[in-house]
Amino acid sequence: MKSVNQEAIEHDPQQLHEDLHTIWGNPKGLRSLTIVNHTTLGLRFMVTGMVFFLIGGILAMLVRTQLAMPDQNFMSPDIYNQVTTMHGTVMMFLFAIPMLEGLAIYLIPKMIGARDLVCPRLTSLGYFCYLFGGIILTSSLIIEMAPSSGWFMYTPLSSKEFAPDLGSDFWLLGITFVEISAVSAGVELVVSILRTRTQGMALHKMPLFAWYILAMALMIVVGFPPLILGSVLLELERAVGMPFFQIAGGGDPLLWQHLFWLFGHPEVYIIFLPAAGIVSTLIPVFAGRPIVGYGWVVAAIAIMGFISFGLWVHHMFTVGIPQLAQAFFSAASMLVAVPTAIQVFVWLATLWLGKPKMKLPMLWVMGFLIIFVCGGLTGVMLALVPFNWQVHDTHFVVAHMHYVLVGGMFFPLIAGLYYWLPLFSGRMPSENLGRWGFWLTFLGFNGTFLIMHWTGLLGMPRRVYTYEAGSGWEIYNLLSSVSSFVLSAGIAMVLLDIALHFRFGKPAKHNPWNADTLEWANTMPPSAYNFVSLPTVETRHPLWDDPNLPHTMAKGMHGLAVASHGRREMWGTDPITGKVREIIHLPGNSWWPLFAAAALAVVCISLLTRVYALAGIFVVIAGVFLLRWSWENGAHPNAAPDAGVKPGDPPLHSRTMDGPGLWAMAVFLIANGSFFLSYLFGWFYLWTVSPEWQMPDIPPLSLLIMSIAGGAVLAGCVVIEKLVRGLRQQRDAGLRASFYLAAALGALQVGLAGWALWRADLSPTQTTHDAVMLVGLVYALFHGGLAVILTVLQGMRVGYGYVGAHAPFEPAVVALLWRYNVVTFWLLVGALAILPRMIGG
Ligand code: HEM
Ligand SMILES: [Cu+2]
Repeated sequence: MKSVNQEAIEHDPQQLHEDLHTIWGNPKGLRSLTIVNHTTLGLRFMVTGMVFFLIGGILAMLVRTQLAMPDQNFMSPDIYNQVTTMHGTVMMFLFAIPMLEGLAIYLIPKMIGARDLVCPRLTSLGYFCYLFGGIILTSSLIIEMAPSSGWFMYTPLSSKEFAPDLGSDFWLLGITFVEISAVSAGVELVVSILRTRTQGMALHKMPLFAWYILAMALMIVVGFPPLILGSVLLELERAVGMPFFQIAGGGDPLLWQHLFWLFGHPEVYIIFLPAAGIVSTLIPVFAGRPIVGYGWVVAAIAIMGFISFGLWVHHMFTVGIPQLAQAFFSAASMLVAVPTAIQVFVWLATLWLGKPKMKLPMLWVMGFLIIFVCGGLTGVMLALVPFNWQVHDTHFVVAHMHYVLVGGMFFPLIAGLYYWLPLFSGRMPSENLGRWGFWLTFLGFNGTFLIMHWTGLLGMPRRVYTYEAGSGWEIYNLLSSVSSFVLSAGIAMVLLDIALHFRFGKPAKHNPWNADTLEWANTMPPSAYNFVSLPTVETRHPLWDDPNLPHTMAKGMHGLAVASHGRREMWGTDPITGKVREIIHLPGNSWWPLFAAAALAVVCISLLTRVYALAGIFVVIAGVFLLRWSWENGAHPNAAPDAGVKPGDPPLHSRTMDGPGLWAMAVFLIANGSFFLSYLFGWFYLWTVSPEWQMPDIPPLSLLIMSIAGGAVLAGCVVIEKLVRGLRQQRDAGLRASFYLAAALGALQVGLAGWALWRADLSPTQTTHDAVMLVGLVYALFHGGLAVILTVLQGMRVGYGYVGAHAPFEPAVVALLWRYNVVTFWLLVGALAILPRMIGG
């Protein structure tokens, strides 16, 4: 084998193992809060997700109890609304997404032969934002002030007028907080998959699961920002009265629906794709053969990702959309059946051509196939506009939704948990208890939800807290409720089995299912650094082609089997070919992510309680924490204990111009750009569609001042670009002065834009026009200010010697932000100051 590292063989593998453990191992006690390791954090995500699933499940049982018989008053209408809203919200935002992200965080580095995710501290920040946000959101139930306008918070039902108490605020602020977590995990999963696959793992050799997660992560990055924008706008409306969604000031409640479903439809696929990824991983292993049509599956994933962003309007067929648009979105919705069908056929063909073994995980996969296909069929029915009009907002939709969500997400998830359990714990689940659990869940599920198709067709609306005796729905509802208790018993049995197995399960033998992917080359349970040495991968099925690989990896016979310099390191590789480009040196455990998340939690709570001064103070504190965190990066001595590499080795990433930080910035800017485009969409949507929108006769924003500001940011960007070009050629003369010059130009831009805003004399609580304009300018001011701060810090880092020709990495990252600022600022000038002058009101 050519990748064998001769030098390492002379090392004692046991010694190597201990050295790596010293560097990577997890601290105990209070300091365990500083852990950034993906294995630990992935498990924390999943355990927390399961707790929220139990909360959501209990809420569902309360709903079914209330609906079991007509004219019940087990719950008051108001509590019922809170319970259903929170059931949907908890399941979608606090269970489905974080759970699947947690699984990906746990598995992805192991599958692609890396030692950790590429931004480990970001994983930790994401976890704490999720935890704190989830606690804040669910605590609203305890004080009986939970959101009650349905999990998609339609305005005006969720607006101040009809929801005056704090419920909607809990939702808007809590969800936004939780989404920080989703987006950070999205960013780092994208970068990890693209840049840290082990040597030789070209894109077309990557495990299918990684393709699915890549698609999911990209969709999170693009799909969540519209909802973040919507939540910010609605919270502004509720808190200070900016009328974005009120007809009276010139707003439009339908804007909320567009922003919500721009997120909400992709969300369905964000949940489905990783679940399908689990299925595509398990079926070949249990069929004992490679998947049929790897390329087809990759194509189907990509097509699904794209189409899903063009479907959102199918949730709005009944709100009065032009006929042509209805036809378009109806056709597009049916089109999405094509990539789904491709995957189903690939799975069936793989089973057909292999010799499937019906182990416990496969039972859940079969359950998934049956339920999900049924859900897909009712989905195509719902894509037909006339049918949709009939059953809109009835229990038919509730039934369809659970067939796709529970069938398409929960069943594969349990299949995956059973499959990877031996990896988590080193033990096997109990086949007996597991099979009982499956059958109870499967029968209970169909009993609960199949029947809801009928109640729906009989006209029973969703989200009503009770119904009259004699409506003909009684027997169906009773059956559905009884079945839901069978379902809960099944799920309880499964969770019990999983919990008990950690103690009582039979010890598993290595790679118990005879799988092909690298995560099974770990010890079971895995060590904090995953692999003693990093292999060169030449095929899609490394463990099938070389069953001895785990052994040689553990003996340190492959790459990076060194620990003498005390760094946490792994490979950075080419995104397409998987050739090694640099050694990535990862940051270690830290308190900063926890501190930053805690400060943000205080911001969230003070906004909820309307103590805005406190919120302001803690925004600043959180900012300081984040900057302090970023200070010990790159070439800072605490970050790079030993900057040298052996001759012939690839360079450390902080010594290149293309490290993972640059990629993370780029992906983060995609998310940011999606936020900005949603904002522009809102501006043009309201301008063209909103019935009472008014363009002021004299455009309030001075074109002259805005253009000079735009010139300043452009000039600052040019300075930065020149300096980066110099660094590329190893020149760093006058570097510090250039940074300060750019920062001064940035400050000029911020000052001028601020002045233009002040002169415009807007009344954002009177007209929607002024409110939208204000939001756009605040966005520009914030980003301008951020660029100034980061650029000043760069100048200081030059002084300390952390940045220069020897360490040129960070300026390239900052340069990206400058470019982004130039583009978005000019788009803003165009939309807010130029177009209104050209077209008028
Ligand atoms: C585990 C057993 C579950 C049961 C018995 C159950 C039951 C229900 C019921 C009865 C409703 C209708 C409430 C109404 O319209 O008045 C509902 C709504 C909903 N459920 Fe579930 N559910 C379960 C699991 C899930 C899961 C796993 C998810 C998501 C991953 C989910 C997501 C939703 C959503 C989004 C709604 C929409 C609520 C609305 O209409 O606004 N549910 N569920
Ligand atoms: Cu949809």
